Amino acid sequence: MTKKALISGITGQDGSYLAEHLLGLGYEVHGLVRRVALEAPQKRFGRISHLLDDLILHPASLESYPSIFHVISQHNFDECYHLAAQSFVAESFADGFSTLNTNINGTHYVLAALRELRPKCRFYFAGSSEMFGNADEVPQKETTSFQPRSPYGISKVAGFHLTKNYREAYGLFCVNGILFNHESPRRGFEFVTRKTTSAVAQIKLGLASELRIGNLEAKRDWGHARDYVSAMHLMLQQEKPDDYVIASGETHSVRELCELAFGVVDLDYRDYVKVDERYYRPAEVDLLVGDAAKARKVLGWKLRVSFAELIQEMVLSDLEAYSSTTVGALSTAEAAGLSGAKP
Ligand code: G4F
Repeated sequence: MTKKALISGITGQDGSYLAEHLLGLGYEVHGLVRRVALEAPQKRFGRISHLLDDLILHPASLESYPSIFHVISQHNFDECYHLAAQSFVAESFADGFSTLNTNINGTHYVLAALRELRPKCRFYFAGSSEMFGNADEVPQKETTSFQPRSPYGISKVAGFHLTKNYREAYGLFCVNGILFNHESPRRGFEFVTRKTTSAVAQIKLGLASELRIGNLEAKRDWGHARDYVSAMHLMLQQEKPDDYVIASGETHSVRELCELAFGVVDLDYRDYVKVDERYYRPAEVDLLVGDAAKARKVLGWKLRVSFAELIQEMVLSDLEAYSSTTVGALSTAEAAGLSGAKP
């Protein structure tokens, strides 16, 4: 029988790759989208435009329990991937209230509706390496304690515990994926990888002259989003629900990212990168690096794309976008982000 999956956050980077992956496996794929997105599909569905004929989209809001309850009551879902969230850490400092509301209550609403209507549906929660924050061990693994350093990290720790609690208290098949940073040409322009690769492309083409950036010494563990969504699916195919770290096991600084990205087009980052304190965070997570040994052993998960290959793919993709007429097709908001206007 065809399996039915529901994805919240289907219009985002991870949602779009996961939808492709599940469709490829023969799933019937449903997505929760905001009503406003359905009203402006060309603007909001850029990442899933090539899949629209194969997807079933439902309007719902993470702020409304009845809207989530209604969608879940309509179909007998086998799997639910809860990816939707306010996911930009810097924004969570600017508006911690809405980040906490959306990320914690939204997760609770989905879990509560599943418990009530579809207790057999398997549930995936998008946890984050930001939960480790000021980590007390390196590398971080499933047993490392959480020391979050932002409202975003705090909201994800709460979501993690809600997910675990529904597993332990009500016997639901609930798993937490603790994913380290994962990027791609579909990454939003506000995140440091895409901000950098899009600036590199514009500088190379003479469309911009500098990249204003924050903390060059922060270190992250970056992988390709396509590799990471395959792990989400594997987690829901196991006999028992559990939690898994997904990471590359390598860490690189933002400075190294800049050096590599500018190097793809034979430029020296030191000629173009300007440190701007406005992009510093009130509390930084200095170093993240994950240990995905458990996922490799239990799930058989493998990292396929290296950091250098990832950054090269992103730079080349941005170069192509900026050098072709498709530049005009980028949304105004995204284009604004490209100039580095947003922290
Ligand atoms: O790209 P970032 O904004 O990602 P961050 O904060 O690590 O979070 C991302 O990964 C998490 C783990 O998967 C997710 F949970 C989360 O939702 C998000 O996807 O920043 C990376 C690092 C930070 O240390 C930041 O301070 O880059 C540093 N940075 C330096 N200059 C900058 C900038 N980050 C941004 N966004 N913009 C800058 O100009």
